[in-house]
Amino acid sequence: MSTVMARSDFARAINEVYGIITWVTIGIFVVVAAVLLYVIIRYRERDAERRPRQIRGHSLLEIGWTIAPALVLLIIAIPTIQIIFRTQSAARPAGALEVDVRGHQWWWEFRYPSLEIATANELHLPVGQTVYLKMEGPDVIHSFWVPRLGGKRDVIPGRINTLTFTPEAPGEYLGQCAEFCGISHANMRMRVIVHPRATWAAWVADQQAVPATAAAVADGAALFARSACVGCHTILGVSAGVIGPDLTHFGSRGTVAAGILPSTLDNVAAWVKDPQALKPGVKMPALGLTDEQARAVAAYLLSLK
Ligand code: HEC
Ligand SMILES: [Cu+2]
Repeated sequence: MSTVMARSDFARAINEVYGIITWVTIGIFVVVAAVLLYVIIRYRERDAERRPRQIRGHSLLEIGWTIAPALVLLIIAIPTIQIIFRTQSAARPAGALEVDVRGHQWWWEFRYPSLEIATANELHLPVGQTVYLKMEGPDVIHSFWVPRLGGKRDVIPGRINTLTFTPEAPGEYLGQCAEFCGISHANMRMRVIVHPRATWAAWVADQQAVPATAAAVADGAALFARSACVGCHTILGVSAGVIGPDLTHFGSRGTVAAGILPSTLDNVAAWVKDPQALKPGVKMPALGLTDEQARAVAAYLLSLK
């Protein structure tokens, strides 16, 4: 979650402004500290009778210390305004990969209209390709923030905000909702996984396929299909709920519940049994499954790669 280890054009642009402000302020610090030191030593009290010459009203000095800060502000304003215009364009660049982002209390939904993929809490992107995020929040205001890839962008009900950047290095980048959005705001995390070109196509193909149900997890599959889960979750070929995250490829995700826990069998079973205990206020009810049923459903969900 570092803002100074930039891995996209957008994040580097922000760093440029940081850099300019840092060097300008270091320069000011050095000058002020040097003058201060000089005055402290040169005019220290040696003789109570001998006072330095007292000056009242010095127009040249006053004009000087009005113009100098104005110049400093100008030096900061010019690159800042340039970079605001460079990073805030709402137009979709040609050839950009479009992803629809929805911020929900308290999870992230990602849809790729051109690829017909839906996922949650893990945004997968190919390295070197410009991405165009179209963001909207169905409930309250959230803010999309992946510090190493770009600046914050508010996700607002009834309004589409956009964010454009080009990831520059493969890897996993952490993100977090950055606008207080209710009791589990701190539990609304996300990961951006930037793929090398070679693995991107394979990821897309995996996500587009409808996963088969293995015989070993048939009990869990049956339980899922006859429980209220189907009203809120989509699993392609099984259910079409849209209140919670799409679970078609849940087993391919590394975390559960918006990045708060690694998706191990124990964690997923605990989540399915009593989500409230792991995430206060969560919009998923406990459905009264037994431990054994919860483990069966968890094994089924984790098999959906
Ligand atoms: C009333 C709607 C609702 C019902 C019913 C429901 N869920 Fe959920 N589920 C949600 C919501 C909303 C979330 C997102 C919670 C969050 O992360 O804040 C969620 C999250 C999940 C997740 C984590 C997904 C991820 O990628 O992090 C799993 C797994 C899950 N539900 C499984 C189930 C199972 C299994 C059932 C049935 C036993 C079920 N859900 C019933 C609404 C529901
Ligand atoms: Cu939020």
